[in-house]
Parts: sequence; structure tokens; C-alpha cells
Amino acid sequence: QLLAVVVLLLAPLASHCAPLVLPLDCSDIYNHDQSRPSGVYTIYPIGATSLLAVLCVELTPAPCPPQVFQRRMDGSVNFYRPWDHYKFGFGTAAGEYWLGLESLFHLTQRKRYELRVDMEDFSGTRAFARYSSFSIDSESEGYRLHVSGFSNGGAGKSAAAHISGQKFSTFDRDQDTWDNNCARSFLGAFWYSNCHSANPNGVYRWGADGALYAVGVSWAPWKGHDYSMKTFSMKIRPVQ
Ligand SMILES: [Ca+2]
Repeated sequence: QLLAVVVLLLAPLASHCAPLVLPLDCSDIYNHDQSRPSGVYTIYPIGATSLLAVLCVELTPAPCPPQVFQRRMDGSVNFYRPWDHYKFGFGTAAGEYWLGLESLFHLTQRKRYELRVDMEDFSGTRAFARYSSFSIDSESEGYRLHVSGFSNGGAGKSAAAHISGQKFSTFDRDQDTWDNNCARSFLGAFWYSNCHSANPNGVYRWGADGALYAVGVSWAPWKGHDYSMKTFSMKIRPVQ
């Protein structure tokens, strides 16, 4: 039994995505059992009492598969929510959800991650944006975002200029750099500045709709401010 404990303690040193006693993220789940399919799994990003359901995707062939921390797909979940909901997460991992800022903070403290943003319009065209580095600071720092190393997967130029270095804002905690409240004005919650070029947590609107400006699930560099995506997801994956 002692040997087993030693092996488990040493395991995290062997690889940046090696298995832990309790899985921190999807790469730990994969490394524990490489035959597992994509699906919903339980992770413990903050410790033994912090279990969370998460969607793990592309489990093969990647040694460090990504996990989804934000997902829009059918408009079934209301994303216009207060600070505590974005802090601790909401929705269901099999459908639309937000994993939670506190978990993201702890994950990115433990490992280095890259970010991939995937989106699809209502004609079935897909695009993505990738950032080779992704981390967020603690709640006392406003969950400030750091992203860099953009590569374009058809989604147009980076949104990083608007979001990197920004604190997270919800309608009841305005930490943006605008005189007014971006979350209230654009019906979402995000790393707003003054205010956004992307609004992943905006209102699910079934495509082009300019009746209310820039409130949809948008990625302006690709489809403009008044096109709301059919699917949208934000995923992180451990990197060396
Ligand atoms: Ca403000």
C-alpha cells in the first residue's frame, strides 16, 4: 500500500499531464484510462470536496485532451446570471454550461493551458481561434484573464486585444473599463473592456439579429456583432 501511495505521489512529476489521485482535469482522466470515450466526467479542480461534472472531448489520440469550460448549443440555459453563478458554475455538462471561474483559476494555477474557441454558424460552417497560453488570476484580482499566442482557425483576427488583461464582469459586478455596465448593456458576462469584440455568454439568438445591438453569442471578427452562433465552446488543454 505504501508503494502505491509513493507511485501516486511521484506520478505528477513524470509528465505535465500525468494522472493524479483525484483527476484535476480531462488529461488526468485520459492518462488513468486511455480507452475512455469523450463524455461527461468528474474532476476535482480545487480538491477532494470540489467535484465537478465536465465535458471531456477528443480523448483519442491526444495525450492531453481538452476539456470544455463554456458551451452554447441550443439556447436551453440562461447565461444572464450574477457573479456567484459565474464564480461557481452553472448548467449541465451534457448540455450548455459554464464550469466556473474559481475552478478555472485553480486549474491554471496547477498547469499551463492553451485555449481553443470553437464556433459554428447556422449554415454549418465552423471556425476556431486558438491561444497558446491561457490563465486567470484569483477572485481578489477580479479573475483577470491572460491570453496570448493567437492562431487563426478561420475566426478572423484575435479578440485578445479586448479581453487579455481584463477582469471578469457580471451585471452585478462591473469590473469593465467602460463608464457604463457592459454586462447589463450586452446581456452577458465576460472579460469585458469597453466593451467587447466577442460575447460568448450573450443571449442565444438563432443567427443574424440586429434588433438589439451586439447582445448575441457573437465573435465579431468572424460574423460581426449581430450574428449569434449556433454552437460556441471554449476549451482548455494542458501544454508543456
Ligand atoms: Ca463599467
